[in-house]
Amino acid sequence: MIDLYTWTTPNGRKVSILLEELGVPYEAHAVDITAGAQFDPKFLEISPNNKIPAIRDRDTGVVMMESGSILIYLAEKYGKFMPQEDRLEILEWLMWQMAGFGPILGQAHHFLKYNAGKSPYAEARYSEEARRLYGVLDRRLQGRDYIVGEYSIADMACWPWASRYEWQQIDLADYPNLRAWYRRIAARPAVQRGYHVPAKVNEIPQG
Ligand SMILES: N[C@@H](CCC(=O)N[C@@H](CS)C(=O)NCC(=O)O)C(=O)O
Repeated sequence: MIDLYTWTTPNGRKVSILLEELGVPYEAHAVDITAGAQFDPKFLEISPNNKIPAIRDRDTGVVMMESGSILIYLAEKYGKFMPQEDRLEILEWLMWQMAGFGPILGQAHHFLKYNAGKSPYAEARYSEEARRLYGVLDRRLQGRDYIVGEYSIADMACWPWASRYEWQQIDLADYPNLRAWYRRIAARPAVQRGYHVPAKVNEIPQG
């Protein structure tokens, strides 16, 4: 049994989507980051960086923060979504998401959606970089159904960030390979379940 500490954000959804895909038992605990629950001293014991997601594995005693490492841990534990022959490339694209696609799009949300008009420099910077990153992923997906080989944790890491394309002022029509990939993944029943953990706050954008 896995305890998942999460909220309705891309980093949280990565893990709930993987758990749904794995079909393993888990219990989701809502950590309302809009109300400051991430600073609760009890939560800090499992997530010292004050951020969701985090897990506790009741079988092994493992406690872990950071969505990328959680995806790797669970994929290795259950032997799924990171086949040995594709391991290095999957890690490469997972790190690309963790270091670029996620953080840059997170800043785009701040400046393009929540604080529009406050910093034209930041708006231009993050919107340009967001477009560049969407272009990188679109080129990668040319002639491929998934980022590396079969559907893997690299896709599960990137997809929830792409699902906020409207917040990032991205038109998926400009990235046809990426849009086909986005819709392919959005159609998966496990993704549809995992997206609405720990609560349903909106429909999945259809791309
Ligand atoms: N690198 C971390 C980032 C986690 C992260 O930024 N989580 C956000 C939600 S998506 C959060 O908890 N924010 C609360 C805060 O910044 O106070 C990961 O991938 O797990």
